[in-house]
Amino acid sequence: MEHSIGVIGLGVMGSALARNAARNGAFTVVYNRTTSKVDEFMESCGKEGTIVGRKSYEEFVAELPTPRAIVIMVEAGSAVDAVMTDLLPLLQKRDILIDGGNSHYRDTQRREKECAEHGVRYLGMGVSGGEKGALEGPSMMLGGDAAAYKEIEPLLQKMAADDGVNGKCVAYLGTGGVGHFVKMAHNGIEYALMQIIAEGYDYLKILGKFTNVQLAETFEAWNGTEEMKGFLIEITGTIFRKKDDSGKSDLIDFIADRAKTKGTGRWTVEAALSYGVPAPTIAAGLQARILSGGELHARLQGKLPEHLDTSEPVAPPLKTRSYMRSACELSMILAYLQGFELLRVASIEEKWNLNLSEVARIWRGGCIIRSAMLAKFQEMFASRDPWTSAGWQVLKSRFEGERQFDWRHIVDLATSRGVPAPAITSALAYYDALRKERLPQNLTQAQRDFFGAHLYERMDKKGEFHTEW
Ligand code: NBP
Repeated sequence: MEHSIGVIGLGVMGSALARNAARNGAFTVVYNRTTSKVDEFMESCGKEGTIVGRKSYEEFVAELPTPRAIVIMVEAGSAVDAVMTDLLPLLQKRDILIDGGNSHYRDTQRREKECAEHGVRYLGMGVSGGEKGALEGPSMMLGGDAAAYKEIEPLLQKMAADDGVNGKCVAYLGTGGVGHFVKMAHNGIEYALMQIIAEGYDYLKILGKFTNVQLAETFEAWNGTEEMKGFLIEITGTIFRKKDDSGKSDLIDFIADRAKTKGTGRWTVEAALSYGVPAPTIAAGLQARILSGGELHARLQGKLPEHLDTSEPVAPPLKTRSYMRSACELSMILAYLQGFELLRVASIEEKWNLNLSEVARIWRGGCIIRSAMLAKFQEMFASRDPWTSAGWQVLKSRFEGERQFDWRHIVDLATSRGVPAPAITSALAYYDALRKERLPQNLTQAQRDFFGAHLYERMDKKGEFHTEW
């Protein structure tokens, strides 16, 4: 057969990726720690292509033609190390090991070195799209051994989603952990976009008095526009129409409001802080999830003073929908911008030479943050000077006139009526800080010099100065 691949880990993602590879003509060998899962997988999916299930690493490795290409699809962290400890001694020089989970990029850099000691070539591969994407066409972000990527590229091209512009959502992005770093930033942006949407929902429901049907119609309408179209907007519309098992009630009203996190959002915020990149809207998405499941909220909910009147809708529904559309759209543009800025700065520090336009392109299909906006970011970063590019002119023009007014109006009302909107509000504050000609950090510098003799720069003279305050 033209292609062959081994997949370790038959959880949600590993099973779907293995089926995707098999459906695309690859000889596929699968392994799972709990061996009954191998039987279950072979029973239900074994006929989707040429698939072999094996229950020990020795048998698994022996089935694969060399140089072997093996994808590890297990939980990030110690599980990946555990698999590698067992597997590496069985591999040969030039075999290719691909970690397709959400590993931390520093772990990927370390594992690449460990593999190199065995002559094994290593790739860190971020995969986005969830179970359906992994099966039908994910977005795949790779970093590591360039020659190894070239060898597996033909199969990955077949497996990946279409980008909508005659390409596939898979790319080699550079050396080391860059694939996992890009996936991490993708997830950070995902946190921000999801929080922006959640705040839109909360406002429309509480202050706009929208029903679930009106909410569904709102997100469906937004998804029909050139500016807002995107996967997360689309699924939100679908969610509001879903009934629970009784068939009578809307499922959304019964889902507990405590959100979980798995690590990549926190890593994005940590990376943003360590590379010195402000990412307030991504951080707002993370913090909102943490607060929702935290002890303090559980203790204080319904117990703090309030003087709010939310009994009447703040405006007619179509007006409210239109205001909120602007607030979500502009906040989302800035969430992407924060993610891309993190990638740009990290790429310089880590010497990845990352092509941001290519990142935007492979995010246009298959992945959770795919949206029409990414076409403009792709265009923007393809330009020698992104800030004079046609893509940026289009994005920038969205902040003009009424849309910006609408956005401020939403922040005003959400704040005065007590509906928390930390992501939308942080995006507006970020925008205003970027836009403002003069920031108040002259005062910060004066204070630093006052109490710590930290020196300050002046606008009218070169050099650093200290004052006896
Ligand atoms: P699951 O938790 O569904 O499955 C993990 C699988 O890894 C299980 O079948 C488990 O076997 C197996 N495994 C093996 Br083999 N060795 C293991 C070990 N030493 N310790 C723990 N498990 C071991 O994970 P998943 O949702 O498929 O996610 C896999 C990776 O893909 C993660 O890094 C995740 O963050 C990432 N990811 C997930 C999604 C998503 O939507 N779920 C999307 C994108 C990326 P067992 O049967 O013996 O427990």
